[in-house]
Amino acid sequence: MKIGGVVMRRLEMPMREPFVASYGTEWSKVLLVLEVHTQAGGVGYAECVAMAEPLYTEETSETAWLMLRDFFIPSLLQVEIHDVAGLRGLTNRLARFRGNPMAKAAIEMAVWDAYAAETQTPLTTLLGGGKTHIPVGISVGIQPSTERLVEKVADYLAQGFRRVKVKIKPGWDLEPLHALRAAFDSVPLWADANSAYQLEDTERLRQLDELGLMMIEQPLGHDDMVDHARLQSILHTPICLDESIRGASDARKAIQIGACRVMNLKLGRVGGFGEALRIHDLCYSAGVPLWCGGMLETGIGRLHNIAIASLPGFQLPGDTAPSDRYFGEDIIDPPVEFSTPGELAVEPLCGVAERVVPARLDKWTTARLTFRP
Ligand code: OSB
Ligand code: MG
Repeated sequence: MKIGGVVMRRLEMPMREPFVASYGTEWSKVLLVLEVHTQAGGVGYAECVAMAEPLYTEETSETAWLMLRDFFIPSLLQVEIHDVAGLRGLTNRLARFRGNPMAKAAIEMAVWDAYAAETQTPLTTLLGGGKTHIPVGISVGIQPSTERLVEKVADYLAQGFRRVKVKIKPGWDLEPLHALRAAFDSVPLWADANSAYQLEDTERLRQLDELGLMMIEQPLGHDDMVDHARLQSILHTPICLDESIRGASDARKAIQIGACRVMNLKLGRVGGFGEALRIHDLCYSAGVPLWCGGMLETGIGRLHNIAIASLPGFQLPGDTAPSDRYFGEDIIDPPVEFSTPGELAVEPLCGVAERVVPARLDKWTTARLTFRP
């Protein structure tokens, strides 16, 4: 496969409700969409999950635009891909550029997607995933009151979601979590702090042990592992790392020092499919369960999450919910929907282009740029 051209777009889409975490609030969705055209006529898409503001990690949609424009897209325009080894090698080609994994992931994944389309091979086959269905959890943002939280969770459970993850921060932690435990006794429950605590808060975090949480996600520094290892040696609740895992080398070190017992894998945060596969293989052989995180994606990112979550190391329900969690009208049709309540079917899609509606992409596009080899 050779690349004939790349189109990069910036989109801004309304969200059905704002999403509130310890780092701040997202009111609408800003994203980049990469479109790779192959010389033989295949089309691949991928979405860049960098957010409008550098609140979760340091990247933003604008920094990603610049990195992709000046470095990452130009460096891949001449690639020739013949097989999965070639696809996996894209990670190494991008590795000489420091950091910026979400920007790298966008072009890397669009090339994988285009290869799937050109060769008419399901993405899951290229990735080595075998599951036909995956379980779905919900990530619930910080709510104005505990009553509202309990109401929302009751509604999500009635829809079929298989587990509940609650965003927490100091002052919104023990009380709402105890209320959920009281209301929904045996529901699989966990909490995501997005780095809102410090090691000095260990006594408070220890009180979470009474709640029987499946895990606490990223309690401490976004770039820390050493303090997490210390905290994990004190907490009974498993720690799950999210922000701190930026690639396979981080995953290896986290396992080595006991910084977590579970990992959240996000394709964007780790730089794309190639690096995700490395982390998967490492965690699977080390017996560290993975689950697929979410970044409020449109259908393009959701379909890619579903493809990677079909691998055997993904052992817990992920954050990839149906499209209508955030969007009244997705840019794919049909949107991502439950196949049965609480589950998504893993479809054998040869790239996501067959589901993308170009007119809807155009509708939300605010900028575009074209590249030719
Ligand atoms: O920490 O998992 C996170 C969304 C944006 C940034 C960071 C996180 C999240 C989520 C996933 O919690 C929400 C979703 O995609 O439904
Ligand atoms: Mg998280």
